[in-house]
Amino acid sequence: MSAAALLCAAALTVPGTALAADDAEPGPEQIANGDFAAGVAPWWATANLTPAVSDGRLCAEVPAGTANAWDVIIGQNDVPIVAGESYELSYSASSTVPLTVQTRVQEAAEPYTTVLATADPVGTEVTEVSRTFTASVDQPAASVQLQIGGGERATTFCLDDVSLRGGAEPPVYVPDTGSPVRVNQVGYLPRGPKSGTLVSDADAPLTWTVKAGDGSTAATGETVPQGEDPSSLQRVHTFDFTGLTAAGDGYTVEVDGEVSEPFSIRGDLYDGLRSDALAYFYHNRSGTPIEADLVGEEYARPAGHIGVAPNKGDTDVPCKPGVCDYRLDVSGGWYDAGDHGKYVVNGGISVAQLMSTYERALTAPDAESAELGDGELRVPERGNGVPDILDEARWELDFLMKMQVPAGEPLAGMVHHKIHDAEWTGLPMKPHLDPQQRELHAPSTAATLNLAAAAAQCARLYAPFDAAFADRCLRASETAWEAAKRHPDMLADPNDGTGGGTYSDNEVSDEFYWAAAELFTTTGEDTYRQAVLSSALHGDVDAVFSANGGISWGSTAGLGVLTLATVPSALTAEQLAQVRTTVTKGADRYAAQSRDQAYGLPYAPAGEDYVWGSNSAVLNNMVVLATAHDLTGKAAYQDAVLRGADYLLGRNPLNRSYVTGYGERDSENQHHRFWAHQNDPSLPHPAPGSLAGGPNLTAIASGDPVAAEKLTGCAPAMCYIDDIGSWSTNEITVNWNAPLAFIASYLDDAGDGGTVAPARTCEVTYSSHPWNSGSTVTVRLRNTGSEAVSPWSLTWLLPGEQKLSHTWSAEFGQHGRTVSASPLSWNRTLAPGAAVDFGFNVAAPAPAPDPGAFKLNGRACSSG
Ligand code: 9MR
Repeated sequence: MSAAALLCAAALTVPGTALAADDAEPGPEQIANGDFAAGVAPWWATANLTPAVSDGRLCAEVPAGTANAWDVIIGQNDVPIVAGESYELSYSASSTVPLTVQTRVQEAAEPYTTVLATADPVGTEVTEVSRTFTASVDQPAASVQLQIGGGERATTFCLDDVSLRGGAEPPVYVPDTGSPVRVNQVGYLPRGPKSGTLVSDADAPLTWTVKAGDGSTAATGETVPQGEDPSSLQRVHTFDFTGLTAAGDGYTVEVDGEVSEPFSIRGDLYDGLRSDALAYFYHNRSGTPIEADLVGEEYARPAGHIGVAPNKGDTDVPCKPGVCDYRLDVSGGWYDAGDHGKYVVNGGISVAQLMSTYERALTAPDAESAELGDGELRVPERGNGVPDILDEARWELDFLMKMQVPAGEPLAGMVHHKIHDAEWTGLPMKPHLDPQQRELHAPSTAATLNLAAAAAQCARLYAPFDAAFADRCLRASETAWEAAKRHPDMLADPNDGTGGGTYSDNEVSDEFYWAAAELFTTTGEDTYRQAVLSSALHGDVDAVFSANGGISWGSTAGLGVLTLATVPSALTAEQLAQVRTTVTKGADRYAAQSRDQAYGLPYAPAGEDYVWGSNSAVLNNMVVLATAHDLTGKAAYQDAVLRGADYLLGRNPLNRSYVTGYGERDSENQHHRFWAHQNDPSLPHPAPGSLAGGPNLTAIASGDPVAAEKLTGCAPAMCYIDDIGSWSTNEITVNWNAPLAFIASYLDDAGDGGTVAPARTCEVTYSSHPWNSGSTVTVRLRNTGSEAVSPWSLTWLLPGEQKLSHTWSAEFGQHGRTVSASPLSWNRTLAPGAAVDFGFNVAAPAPAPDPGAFKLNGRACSSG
């Protein structure tokens, strides 16, 4: 049957009449966001258009010289059309050069069968178009299109009030949640906890069976009924098969005839996730081409925002009118998220968490540094002698420092809050095709302190690799701190949200705390110690690690606490103990939340108020738990981290893995302008290892058009949809992937997930003998293992700025605060039970404190 034969009863009605042909009441509205009040989505356009909302209308520059009407389209998909029903399609439009719109309601893919196809002239004045038709076929996901190509001259086309009324009430969206048996779809560590959740109305326990890949029964037991889960409003049971430790793939859990998704039991489950979660950052670099040999053809793209048309570029960016009269080169850095904005408060916490992922390998007893070393990640700098994760972090750090107001300007040392497009752009859009003017927004205290904190951490971590860069970071940090002290209440404007997010934050005491903690850890200076100790946040576990969720871009004190608790610094032993207690108290709270909830996640906000990016709240609570486990070795903390991973990877009310490429039912349509496969099949899905924001209770109120259409009435932990248009539940951002990278790295280090701390095979005694202006330090390293170590190398971090002088009985290396001692020819072999003694002098306020953590050939020693 030809398309023309299917075209039914299209008739031009008198403009302004709103009723359908048979004069019946107008039916229900089938178009979402037809007045563009919620921005551009879910409207899409061909790649040669950049629609943006201007004065409440959708406008776009239509290029000249296209061949066909369908070469330029503005459209909306997934509109349900029911055979036999009558509809009225109406809209208002104008065009600076008059044109004829080919108005279509049709299938979205071949054979493009149409149920409405009309030619509608639109002039320079606003023209009202109204068409009625009766559908002859069902089209459950029709495409409403305005085809406006084929013109010889370029024109500005604007559209408003698109409405398609008629047909049946839109069906109520019911998410496909698959099997009621919910497990971690990636798997479980052999010696870790293994639990799952069953959705069932049964009052009594049910029998569960774990089937191995070959179909044999591997374990069996009884579920525990838990009543109604308040986050999902589902009636659920839990089940536990921790006793099953045999490694294998293709396991399933069966209950009551229902079968879970398959999963593995293995110690190397998280190896790939560590590098994929980190690769996210290279993919989202601005200002550099993303190379096919690193990411594959599908993900390669030209450099964005380097000043090549149609980009206006980030190399010479003006301020918004009235904000400043200079221009800055703010190229580089990472794109924030689905949009191409770059925001200092969000970039800052993300780069800090990447640096902490690396720093953990220096301080945590069981962390491996090898996989965070050089040559491990898919970044262009691999092989340069610097750990790749630091290469990646430097891409952002360089950008953050460019955002600092230059010397000589009135606000010198302050940091611009953000840089982004003047107007929101549409989807899809590759970064190098963004034609919008980029603008710097006013400096803020929060951004300034964010830079102070991240750059202070940079100073201590890059010192072994690039002393000049480390110095530059320290200067930028100190300058920012001073500027923030002079301007302590420059708050970002909560209404400054056109073309980019606001990231406004009216409480900056936490940013002051975080910056002071990082500066103190790096420099040991008293000013910063006082700023930490005198802060009302110091030791206030309820404020820092709140029951509602701890660390976020607007709540940064926890980052400072974690640094003080783990990185050797000039804190006294008593102060260190106090700060570690803050961490373990916070972790106790999150571990209890994990134990108490039927889905096992360490996140239980009051009123089930799942926030925007709730998955990152889960992850940041997991970071607190992981740190508490590093500090204490207590199994309960690691178990709660693992249950958090189970939640994110499938054991949840939607039976979904929120990480692309992991698990059978993974999110793959996150809101992103380039990874926009759902809008344009020639573009890729998000790269593996991309985390979706997750359930968001305020999604509908946020103006998210897909949430408004599909998620009305959702239970809190189910207010999520894997649709590219749902920007409030399904976006991806740097600050959500950063804690994912930290946790993936922790999980990979956890090996089999055993809760018994690995046996230490070395013991270090560190004795300081003070004199007037310094100390003599003697170190005794004893081999407490059963095998000889040859050659040996002992490494540690100095707890403050100290310079080693006059060393003896070992070869010493000092890079910033990282010290290594290795043997001389005569003490190269350390026999079982034997000890070596060596030492050095330091000129620093005496006594030289014990660093507390030492690694022999990369593995932790106990301190004697
Ligand atoms: O992650 C941010 C979330 O905490 C806020 O509630 C929300 C509204 O202000 O904005 C989120 O951040 C978005 C930013 O504004 C623009 N880039 C995408 C970010 C993630 O959705």
